[in-house]
Amino acid sequence: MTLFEKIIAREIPAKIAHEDAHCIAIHDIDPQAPVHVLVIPKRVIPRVGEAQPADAELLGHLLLTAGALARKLGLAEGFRIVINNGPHGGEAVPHLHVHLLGGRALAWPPG
Ligand code: D5M
Repeated sequence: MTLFEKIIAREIPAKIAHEDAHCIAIHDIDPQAPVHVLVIPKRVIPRVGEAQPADAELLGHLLLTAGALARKLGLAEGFRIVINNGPHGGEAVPHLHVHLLGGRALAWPPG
């Protein structure tokens, strides 16, 4: 079971920002911005590079959910969505998740 499956199963506590039939959104335990939320599909896809055409609707749902959360969490001045993929992408948890970051001006390019 991945860490995020354990959070979805309520075996590990998390601060939940949103939940529906297809995903859960939690506040990151190590926030990199005033708002840092992870939008996580309940169906495990290890990383976006392994997603399949059958995952299209779910991937769209994750982005729409991140956008809705950005509105709900007051990120009208802007935000960033990040998906880390694999070791060089900085992916630590092998369960696809969308980072939603905002609440401050974010630097570019990322490290
Ligand atoms: O992102 C994995 C993210 O998961 C990273 O930003 C820390 C976060 N994390 C790790 N453990 C927890 C718990 N227990 N609750 C909430 N957030 C957590 P990655 O893209 O894989 O580097």
